[in-house]
Amino acid sequence: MGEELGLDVLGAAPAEPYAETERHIRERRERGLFAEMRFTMAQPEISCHPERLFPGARTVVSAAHCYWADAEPPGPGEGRLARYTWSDAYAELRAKLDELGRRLGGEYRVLVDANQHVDREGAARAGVGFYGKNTLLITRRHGSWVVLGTLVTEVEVEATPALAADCGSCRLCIDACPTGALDEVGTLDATRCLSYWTQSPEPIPTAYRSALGDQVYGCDICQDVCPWNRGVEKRRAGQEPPPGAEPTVSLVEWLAADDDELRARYERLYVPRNDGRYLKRNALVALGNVGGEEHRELLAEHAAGNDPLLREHAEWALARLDERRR
Ligand code: B12
Ligand code: SF4
Ligand code: SF4
Repeated sequence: MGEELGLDVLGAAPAEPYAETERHIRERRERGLFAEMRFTMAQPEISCHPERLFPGARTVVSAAHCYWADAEPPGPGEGRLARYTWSDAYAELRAKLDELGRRLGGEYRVLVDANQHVDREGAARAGVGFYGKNTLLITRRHGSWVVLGTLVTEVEVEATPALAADCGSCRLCIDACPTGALDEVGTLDATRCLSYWTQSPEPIPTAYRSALGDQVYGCDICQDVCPWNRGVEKRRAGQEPPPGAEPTVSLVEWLAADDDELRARYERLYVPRNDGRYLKRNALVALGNVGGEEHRELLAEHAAGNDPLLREHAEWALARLDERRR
């Protein structure tokens, strides 16, 4: 049924507590490794308990949707969006899981990137993939270039076996992460993760800004280096992203846009406090990293503006332009 619906990987596991994950969340929260995030970490007593989602919940069906497509790298003055954001992959997966739930019948809930369920643990239990050292869930055929979604249903579905694969002695992602966020194997330190900082309402720490390069939202470095991703990249080479997909953005255009309009345009992205200024903050950093002399005036305008957050990031970007010129 999964194939018919266009789901790339599908598996099932009994709806039972994720005891170990709950312990990991509480421990990591205590150690400050989640920074200011709430998401699944705010209420592990719910997000690690699919059996509590509704009375009679029996099976966790987990699905993966591969979003990898080919595209040109960013040109001059352009920023790079993380691949999972090129189009609304979550919405596509949500619709397919909803259809699956209807076909299975009975009561069900669909959760995709929701605060009430830890998607990767459901997927690991259902044999959709295994945990890589970059903490991503890696599928056999599509690597980690997948988003994950969950269907909790009262219908009993036969469990699928765990995926017997692992990273072996590889440690490419650990070495490639420019900020050392993966140094403790299997644990992401969000306070050092660039993806986190592009989604945080705090100023981006100056020590991490140049490492962002042209990445204006999210970070794909620890997936770009992963050997498990080479297969799908080869198979899909030359395959265009879906219509309307946006692999790159004009940084100048982001900076010129109205804050609310910019936020509304990127409904598919999680934007801190629903405030478009945070996207502009990211654009200033990227422009400092990849912009040229022709962008100096625009950066200077922001450095002289009224918004302290944007002012400070623009000042940094101007200094970065100077540094790159030397
Ligand atoms: C919060 C969050 C983030 C945070 C922090 C992630 C974190 N520390 O968990 C930030 C903003 C940094 C983030 C970044 C990204 N995210 Co995110 N995120 C989430 C979210 C909302 C919750 C994650 C969560 O509950 N974490 C709790 C911790 C406990 O989980 P965990 O890290 O998986 O922990 C397990 C491992 O540590 C493992 N483990 C323990 N010991 C060991 C030892 C070894 C050796 C190994 C290998 C594993 C291992 O066991 C733990 C579980 O018990 C989920 C969606 C959801 N509702 O689940 C998406 C989700 C995890 N993110 C996703 C994506 C795509 C990303 C990014 C790739 C986006 C990007 N390109 O920038 C990056 C990847 C960064 C990375 N290296 O993981 C996808 C992952 C898909 C996949 N294939 O795994 C998810 C599932 C969204 C979705 N529905 O598709 N994310
Ligand atoms: S997403 Fe980027 S910063 Fe975060 S762990 Fe991966 S490589 Fe490191
Ligand atoms: S890069 Fe290597 S260590 Fe990292 S997740 Fe991929 S296979 Fe595992």
